[in-house]
Amino acid sequence: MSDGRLVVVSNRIPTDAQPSGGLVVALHEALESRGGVWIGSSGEIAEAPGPLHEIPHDSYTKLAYDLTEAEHKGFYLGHANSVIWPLFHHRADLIDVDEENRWKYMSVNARVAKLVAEVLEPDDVLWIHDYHFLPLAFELRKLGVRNRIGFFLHITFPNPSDIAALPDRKQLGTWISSCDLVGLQTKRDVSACLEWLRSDTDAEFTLRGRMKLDDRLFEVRSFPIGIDVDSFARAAEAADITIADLPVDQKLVLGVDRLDYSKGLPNRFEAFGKYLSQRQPDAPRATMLQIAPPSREDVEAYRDIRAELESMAGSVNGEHAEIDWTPIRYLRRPIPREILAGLYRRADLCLVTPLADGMNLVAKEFVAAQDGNNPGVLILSHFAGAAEQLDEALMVNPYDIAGMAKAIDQALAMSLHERHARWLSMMRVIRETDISWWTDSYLRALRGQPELQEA
Ligand code: ADQ
Repeated sequence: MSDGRLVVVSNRIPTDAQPSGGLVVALHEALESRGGVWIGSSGEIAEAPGPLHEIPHDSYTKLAYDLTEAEHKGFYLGHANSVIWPLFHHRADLIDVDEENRWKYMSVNARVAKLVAEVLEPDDVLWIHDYHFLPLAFELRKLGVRNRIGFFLHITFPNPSDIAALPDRKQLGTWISSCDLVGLQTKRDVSACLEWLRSDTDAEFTLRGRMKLDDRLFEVRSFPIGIDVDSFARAAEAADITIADLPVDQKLVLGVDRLDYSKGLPNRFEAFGKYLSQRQPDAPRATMLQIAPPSREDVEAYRDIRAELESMAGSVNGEHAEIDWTPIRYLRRPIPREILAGLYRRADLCLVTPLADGMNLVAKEFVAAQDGNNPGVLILSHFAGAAEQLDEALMVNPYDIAGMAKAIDQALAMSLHERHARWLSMMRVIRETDISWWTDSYLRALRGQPELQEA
């Protein structure tokens, strides 16, 4: 077992003392309790590639690098978000392959590897995060780094047919096998990864479930990411729920997402419109509040969704609105966490209906925020990683619009007894696999990997 420092690498390092947002909060807490080093991009653009600079912080060390304009364009907007993200979300139709961007992706990984190697001490354990850094462990091994290296992929692992469209397909196996532990969100992701390794690379199974490729041993396991359940529940209880500003007899249907084509928002709007067309005249009015701040607006595939949603909301409202009722309200602003927690608690129903999603923390936050005496209902897509754990949600296929409309109707009419039983079961799961469980079990598994590789 190695007792060295924990060194974390992720795409962005939070510059504020108390960060918010799923992954960032998780890593912040892991480092707060253990100490260590966090390396990531500052979000600033520099004239030329430079060294790491320290961002003052009390309980652990934050080291940031600045990307140049060309690196930001080629590495982040280009290869990571215009090739890897769409492919890993089964959208080969949206990829924009560009040799120069791909080269920048590799060169930023090589540059960050050098910066990380300078910081590493022999006993340190390195934990790399997400699709921006698929080749980072490989670049570090090229530099002679022998430390324990873990990688966690926050998004879905693609199917072999998606990987076939990846320009880096031949290298992917070598990148993965440069790590000691590859963490994925779900068992489904692990099966997809193992199936691909078996069918498309020379990887072999060895004893104790480990794989061997290019003379390196590594393990692929699922670690479903969790949330800080108690802090979310407390925030929801303390929140001022008058913020929703709806008549008390009106049902609140909530959607909270980054504006992204993987989140299935047009399908959701269409299903809500269908529900409204079919609802009984005496059913209570339901307002859908969709909060979806734009993200990655400089990537072409993201530009059209915003206009598409606005037009869909306009047409549903045009058909169903009354003087004192707007059925779809669409907010593009990010909402502070305390307000979000209160909205979750006020909502009768939360729609989490992605077409593909590594986990989806909104599903877990919604469950944590409920009032146990009168909990709301979660409608969850089969395609969210969270569906593997939250099987007491009302499960839907987001491509089946009629099925989703029916589920909305069922949810809004569900008895308190059934809502309560479903909520209790989901609450038990998110408590058992909360954020501390995630970091502890991942790091225990990483530190427990055998010290020496065979080669
Ligand atoms: P994301 O795709 O960003 O994350 P998600 O898991 O839903 O998706 O996390 C979003 C976080 O941002 C949540 O904590 C949520 O509360 C917050 N958020 C979303 N919309 C917001 C809004 N309008 N205002 C304020 N906050 C908002 C990636 C993967 C996921 C995986 C996570 C973590 O794509 O599948 O669950 O990483 O591993």
